[in-house]
Amino acid sequence: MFNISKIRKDFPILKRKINGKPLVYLDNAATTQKPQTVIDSLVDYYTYHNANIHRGIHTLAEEATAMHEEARSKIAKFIGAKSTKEIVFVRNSTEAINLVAYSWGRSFLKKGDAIILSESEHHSNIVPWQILAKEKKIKLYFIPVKDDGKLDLDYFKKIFTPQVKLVSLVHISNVLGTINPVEEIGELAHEVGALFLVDAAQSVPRMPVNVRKLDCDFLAVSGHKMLGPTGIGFLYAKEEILSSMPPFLGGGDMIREVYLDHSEWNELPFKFEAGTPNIADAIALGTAVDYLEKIGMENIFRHEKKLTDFALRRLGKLSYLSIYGPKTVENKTGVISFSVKGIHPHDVAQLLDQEAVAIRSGFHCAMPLHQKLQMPSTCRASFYVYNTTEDIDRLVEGLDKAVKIFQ
Ligand code: C6P
Repeated sequence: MFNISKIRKDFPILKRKINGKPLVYLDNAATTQKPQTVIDSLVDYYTYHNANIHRGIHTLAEEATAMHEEARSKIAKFIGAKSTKEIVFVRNSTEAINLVAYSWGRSFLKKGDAIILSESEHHSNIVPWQILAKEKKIKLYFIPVKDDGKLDLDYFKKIFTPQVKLVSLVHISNVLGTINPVEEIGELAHEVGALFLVDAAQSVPRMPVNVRKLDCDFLAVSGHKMLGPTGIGFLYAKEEILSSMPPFLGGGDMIREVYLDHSEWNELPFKFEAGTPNIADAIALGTAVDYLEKIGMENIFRHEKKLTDFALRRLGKLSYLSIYGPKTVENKTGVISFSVKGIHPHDVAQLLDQEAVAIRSGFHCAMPLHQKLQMPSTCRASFYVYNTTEDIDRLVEGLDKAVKIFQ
């Protein structure tokens, strides 16, 4: 049952007032707010269970280890991974992609190989590959984004050569909200023997994602965009691929044995988790997964689609406003970028803040996409499970007010 007023009560921050007005939080693509259960989970861990994991044999150490590994199991189940060996805790999606670039990329790619990305990638799925491309002399191709925000798959098929060893693609664009056809693209990648990485930073929080159905080789996720704390995320990778990869960072916990002249690596996934991990936040991410599962990802997807559809219709009627990317929810959800005629996006965001409406303005860490679509910096409203149509009404009222002030 999707009961929005009950859900809203779970998020204490939504009771806050900004400038004397109730907060409308529409910056969810940047980070989501946290339910009380996630906040309580952090307090509970530090109050009753705090200890280092995988090391001590005292009660607290065993409790902390069990709680940490239980969180990993919840995440594995949530995305349909075969085993917990396939879930590596990292800080965020950025670190997950860098792990693949540094470990897999440096070991398996050679001069003349190629990687396919798209023009709609977040910087975190461009820059690590640029660094690797320069070092290894490999080629990067970019699937073009069409004016309607969709990928040009005909062009994609043309750039597909046997040299392509990896296709790394965003699932849902953090600027346009476009849902890319990742299953179809993954199949094409596998046909030529390339691996397939999905940047799921915006999709795993918003829709049901099953890695076995997707058949991706790697999946990068940030916990803070799915009700979890900042500083924790995960990389999913198929077990056989992770097994073949060398460690990313060296140090404690990722080793089985250490000698002065060599070391032997720990089993998966610990081989990729050097040093004391972010224990409390991993456990709280497990609690966030419990919360999402209780509501149901299908319900969350449906709710956001409805909100996005409502917002597209409401914003579409404003003569002073241009919307970028898909204008319907057919292949889009959760995120709408727009500009207001004659007002800089930062001014729009500031005027909306006076009305207690939080949006993001700027390039949203996707400068190449802005350049391609000849978009100046933009305003972005992004929705989540606790948003309502009243929030969108408040956005529209705020925009009307901002336009009046500037006139
Ligand atoms: N996008 C936004 O406001 P990190 O920062 O590592 O948690 O997530 C990186 C990232 C990767 N891919 C996509 C599609 C993303 O949207 C993000 C983060 C935020 O759009 C912060 S820039």
